[in-house]
Amino acid sequence: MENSEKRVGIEQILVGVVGAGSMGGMHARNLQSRVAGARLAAVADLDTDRAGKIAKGSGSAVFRDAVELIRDDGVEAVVIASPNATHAELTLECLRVGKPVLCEKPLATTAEDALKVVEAEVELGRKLIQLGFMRRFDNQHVAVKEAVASGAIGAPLLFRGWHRNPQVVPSLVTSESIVLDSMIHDLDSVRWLFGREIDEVYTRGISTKPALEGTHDLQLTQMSVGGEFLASVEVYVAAEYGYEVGLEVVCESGTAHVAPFDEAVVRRDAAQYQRIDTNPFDRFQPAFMTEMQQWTGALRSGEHPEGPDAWDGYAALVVAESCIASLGSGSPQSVTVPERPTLYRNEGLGVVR
Ligand code: ISE
Repeated sequence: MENSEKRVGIEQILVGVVGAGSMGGMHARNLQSRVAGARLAAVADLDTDRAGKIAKGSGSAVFRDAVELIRDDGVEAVVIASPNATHAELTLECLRVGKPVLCEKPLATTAEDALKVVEAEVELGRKLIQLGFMRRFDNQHVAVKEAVASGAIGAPLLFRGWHRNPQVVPSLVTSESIVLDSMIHDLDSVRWLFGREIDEVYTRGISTKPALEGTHDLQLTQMSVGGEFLASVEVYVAAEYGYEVGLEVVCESGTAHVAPFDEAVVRRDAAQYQRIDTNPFDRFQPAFMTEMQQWTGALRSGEHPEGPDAWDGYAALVVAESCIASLGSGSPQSVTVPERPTLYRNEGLGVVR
């Protein structure tokens, strides 16, 4: 964090966004107009027209080459929202030049590559990486975690999660990519909520549509967590009706769950109607904003951001790979997340009890 440390108390932190697709565009728009104390300084994309459209009006620089953006003196912190296969290498580049980075999930496409990022950060000796597990910034997720942590409903026993996308482009997904792209959020939620590592997974899947033949677009993972809790998460990426993410935690004497939708309920013709989100941007826009506001706010004041870190990115990938192995073998798979290096202790996971 050399650059931002030098500029503690600064009015605005200059952020460069790598990737001008839907995620990068969303982060860039938030930085441009909604996040206080941060400015969109640059956008990089192989498609420079696309990057230019996002940068337009804010005087931000446009790059074709992400590495050039990362090395540019006018960029103090980097958001990586380019394709998954680029995440590990670009994050390593941020470490090389000592710039803080908010990297979208997954940290890498394999746990092995994610471990290399973790090892490079440990070698550097300071945390510069935050992972884009934005659900940790969603008010309802936070409220459920707090209700559980308060102890008022007894000790936690079971996590039940559901995650539905209306549809996917069949040619762009595989059973494995659904785990790495979608279920990885739910795996992180389980780790975060219980403050424990997942130690066993059993993932089953089915194909629900002719167009998705051979792809398990509906997947269910059952887990054992820290040897004492149970969890199940359902991911259904062709659910048609809308976008929905929910969780319920069953505790010894009560439960806590997110409320389904926060729109008004309209009754008409002997029925009631409520609008349902259709994509993650609608559902999680406030969480994306809080994530960006807290990350840039911490960098401005020279503090360590408290969001999910590279270890969380790595551990989630270890679990995800075990889910993929279980899908393939049809049997439960034990998961071994190695001991966390000192750099990542006392941060990241808030232990529930
Ligand atoms: C997508 O990549 C996301 O990160 C969304 O949050 C998730 O709901 C979706 O399933 C993923 O494909």
